[in-house]
Amino acid sequence: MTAGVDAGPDGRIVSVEERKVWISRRRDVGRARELIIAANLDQVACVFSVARPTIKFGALDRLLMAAMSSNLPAFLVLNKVDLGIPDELQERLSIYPKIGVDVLHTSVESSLGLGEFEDRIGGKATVLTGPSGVGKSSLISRVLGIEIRTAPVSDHNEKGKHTTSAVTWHPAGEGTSIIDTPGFRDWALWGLDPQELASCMPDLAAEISNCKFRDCLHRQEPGCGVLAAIEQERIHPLRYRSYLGILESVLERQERDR
Ligand SMILES: Nc1nc2c(ncn2[C@@H]2O[C@H](COP(=O)(O)OP(=O)(O)OP(=O)(O)O)[C@@H](O)[C@H]2O)c(=O)[nH]1
Ligand SMILES: [Mg+2]
Ligand SMILES: [Zn+2]
Repeated sequence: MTAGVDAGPDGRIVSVEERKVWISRRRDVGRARELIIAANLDQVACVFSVARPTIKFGALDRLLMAAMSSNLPAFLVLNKVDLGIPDELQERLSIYPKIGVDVLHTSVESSLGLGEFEDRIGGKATVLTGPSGVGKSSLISRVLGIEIRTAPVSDHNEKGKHTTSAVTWHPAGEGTSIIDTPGFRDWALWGLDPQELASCMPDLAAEISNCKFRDCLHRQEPGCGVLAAIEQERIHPLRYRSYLGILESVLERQERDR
């Protein structure tokens, strides 16, 4: 269900509103198709956890790109901070506020950061998306005081068990709603050409007007503004490495879909 679809008290869909803005990714299985996660929302909360499972920055960067390409504000919710944040994570996380992505530290376990999270979602329609097992449903359940099914992550690989199986819209009064979504294994981008990728990363986007070639992919092209910015330390090498990984996967898919 998407925000804007009102299922009546007996569960029937009584109206379907126009889809104005949405966030989508590529379907995991079958032929190349768009999977719309949620529509008519105001912002995207990218939920990850410090451990069990550990945050994957490639997935976070893809998610942020999908939000940016839909013109949706996004922020990071780093959950399970009660488990402790290792130094190397801390360092990498410090990149995000510098590129305009707020980082909220939360713990459903210790209640840390939940007030701040509530402030962020007040009066808005917010979709929570992230890998399985990071605590999306737990957060919603706690903040709204409702029962939602959650389940422990698996002990042997520390991955979630894909507990939530459908998108659910939880209205919470005064224009606030939270959309819970099934956790993903991988966030594959949909509808972005290789040449468009850098424009969906704010730190790279700020530099691409300096590229000599309009179709620059920012790899080894002469006169590349992105490469110059890395040299001048305006772009973090880890963000650039992430970009290269994403570019590679999009190019590969394009090749396979042909
Ligand atoms: N230590 C710790 N565990 C948490 C926290 N938040 C959630 N959990 C646990 O993490 C497990 C997974 O939580 P869920 O809320 O089911 O995760 P989800 O993101 O909704 O997962 P899917 O529905 O599979 O996408 C549960 O056992 C929760 O109790 C937290 O802040 N700290
Ligand atoms: Mg869930
Ligand atoms: Zn370039």
